[in-house]
Amino acid sequence: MDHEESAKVFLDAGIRVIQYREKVAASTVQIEEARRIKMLCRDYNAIFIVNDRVDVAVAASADGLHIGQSDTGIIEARKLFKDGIIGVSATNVGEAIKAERQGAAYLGVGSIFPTGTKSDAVITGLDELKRIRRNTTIPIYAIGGIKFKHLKEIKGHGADGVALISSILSAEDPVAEARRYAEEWKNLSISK
Ligand code: TZP
Ligand code: MG
Repeated sequence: MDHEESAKVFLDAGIRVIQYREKVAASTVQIEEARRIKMLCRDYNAIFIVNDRVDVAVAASADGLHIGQSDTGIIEARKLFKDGIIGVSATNVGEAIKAERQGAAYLGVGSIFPTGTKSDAVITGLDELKRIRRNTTIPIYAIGGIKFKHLKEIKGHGADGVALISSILSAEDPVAEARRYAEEWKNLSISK
């Protein structure tokens, strides 16, 4: 499945935020792909976010840019990506507090569990997720190694949502699987 097909799986399942994450393709390819997925997201009324690359986000008129700790910093990124959402990855509470102070709109927190998707993933764990929740106010999206059975405890530790790749795309029916996750997340009632 290519990126556009993967995006369509999630969109067809009703997911309303899509992140384009491509580490190796040439910039020209990334820009073309990002533009196509942006148009697709527009058709579905979904938010389109580009990972890492402020230049690709600008070229594709993305709604958002997601930056990690070693990408262009939020202050520099904002000079180029003037109006959109900027989200930041945090693996610990210090990074999370700094990102919020610098104006991040949301946090991607993880990797919560070990994952085969990101080779250099640092494990954050659930206790740190809770510490981050207690020390920040912006929305938190938990990411990394998350499976269906983890949704309850992740919501219980304060996440506002989850970001998923492999657990959905490896399913036999990925659209149904994404729907199952979204439904479960919505139905979980958590007393914080
Ligand atoms: N950042 C931390 S873990 C991760 C990223 C991008 C990958 C998550 O993928 P998966 O397949 O849902 O574990
Ligand atoms: Mg990154």
